Amino acid sequence: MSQVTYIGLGSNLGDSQSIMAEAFYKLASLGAVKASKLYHSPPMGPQDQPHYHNAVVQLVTDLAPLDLLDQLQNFEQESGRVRLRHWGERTLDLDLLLYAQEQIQNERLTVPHVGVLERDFVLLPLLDLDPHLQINGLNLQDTNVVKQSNLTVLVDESWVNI
Ligand code: PH2
Ligand code: MG
Ligand code: MG
Repeated sequence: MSQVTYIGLGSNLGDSQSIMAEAFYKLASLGAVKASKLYHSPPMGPQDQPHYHNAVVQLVTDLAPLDLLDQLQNFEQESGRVRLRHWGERTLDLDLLLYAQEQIQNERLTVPHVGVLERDFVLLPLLDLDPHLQINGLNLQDTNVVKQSNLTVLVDESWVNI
């Protein structure tokens, strides 16, 4: 059965916009996709790394959570993923943020993704895709992180064309 899922995209090494657009087209092979705007955000974690490009893709897919995770990890590797340190710079990061309304906890996967509610570079793009989205009964629009955010929009939804 098709499920509505949300994938977080991040990159701060290489040609981030092209790398993320390519990831979007790969995600499109897994189901129906819709992209948020493309944002520029200061690094969370070590500060001596470049700003990130961030976006979220809504994917409606038949894949089960762990099969979807396998695909995301394949796509990360195919992008020539470089990951230098924990919370540090990387070529492409694909995080499974939400899988329908499911709560998932196992050794490979935690959904909703850890820290979603604290990260404006995840919440603002999620709201592009669904302005009424809730996580654990919380209306994202009402969170202080969203209200106080000053993320920069780099490109509207046209950073991908389908
Ligand atoms: N990802 C990280 C660490 N820090 N900072 C921003 N702004 N955006 C990210 O996607 C990000 C980060 C590791 O996944
Ligand atoms: Mg991440
Ligand atoms: Mg990740």
